[in-house]
Amino acid sequence: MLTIYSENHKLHHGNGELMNGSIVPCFEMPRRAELVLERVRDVKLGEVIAPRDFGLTPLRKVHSSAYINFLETAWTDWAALGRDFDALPMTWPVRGMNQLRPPQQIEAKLGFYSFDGGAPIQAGTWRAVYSSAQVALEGAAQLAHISSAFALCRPPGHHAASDYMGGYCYINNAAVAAQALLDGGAKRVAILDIDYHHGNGTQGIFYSRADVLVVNLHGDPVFEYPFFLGHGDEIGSGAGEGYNLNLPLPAGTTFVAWLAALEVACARVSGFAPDAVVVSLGVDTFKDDPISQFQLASEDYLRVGQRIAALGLKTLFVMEGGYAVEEIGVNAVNVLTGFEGRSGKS
Ligand code: Q9C
Ligand code: ZN
Repeated sequence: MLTIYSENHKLHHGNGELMNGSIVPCFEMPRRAELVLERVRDVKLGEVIAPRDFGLTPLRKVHSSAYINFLETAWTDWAALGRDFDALPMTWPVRGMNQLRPPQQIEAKLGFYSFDGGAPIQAGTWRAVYSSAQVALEGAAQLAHISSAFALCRPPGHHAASDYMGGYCYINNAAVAAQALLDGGAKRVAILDIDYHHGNGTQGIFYSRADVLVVNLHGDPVFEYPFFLGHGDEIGSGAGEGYNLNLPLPAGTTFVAWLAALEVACARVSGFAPDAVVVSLGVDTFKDDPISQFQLASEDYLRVGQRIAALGLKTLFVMEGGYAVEEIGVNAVNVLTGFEGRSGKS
């Protein structure tokens, strides 16, 4: 399988995130992508290429221009105030506050264009997230010639919606890729999100559309982040009604139970008869993930890949979460070798 990778992800290396009342080192770190790449090379998965530059236009199709402008300029605005530590939001315009007046001050912008304090912005963040989206776009472009590809994106994207960041995500790489596939001639694209967390951003972007089916398997938002989206009764709206499927699962979900949910997800994807499937590939479903509560083991990811291959569709894998850093390479690449019908290793 072809892998697309850009070194530019290293320009983003957040210092800390707020968790359980204290600032802790960021779980989302450059080493994650480095170890996945190392594993891709170790198992000889296939060629690794750098992405071409597809520009900003494809990003603007799923994100508002105001939001993209904010991401591009946030660090400069922040640094102009003499601040040299990571920019993080601290004030959010919630119920009853003014969400229509465009914010002027950087702190107001940070709150306006985010839903949590989990997406720090540094000097290199924009270049890193721009490149991550280009990695996804190269993967989408490659599907014109080949049947599957792996976009080794970092930072991840599925928590980012049309005009907000959060959960380590800035640009929604999977959504950008799905839209690019449609613009390249696909009539229908499915997004299968198997990250542990609900892909609230992806759901939001395509919620009222019937040309992109979004299916999510995730920790039930009654107990798990992102809490405010991802329930089973969110089925899409307007023309998109019936084109969003959430399969929330309880804490402690075993692989057997998870695989049964994947079966339901895959049946829905097949019923949609898409021209391609974009897999939001998070491996934070792993039993030893430090922020998650599912019980998948390394060898289980081989079977995940096998089931996705059985869809018989053009497939773009887009890297999302996974924070058991030492195991992330084996776990993510096991999905890909399982997909290819190769026996990986646990
Ligand atoms: N107590 C992705 O996997 N913080 N993002 C959770 C845990 C946010 C995860 C705090 C987790 C975001 C792409
Ligand atoms: Zn996740």
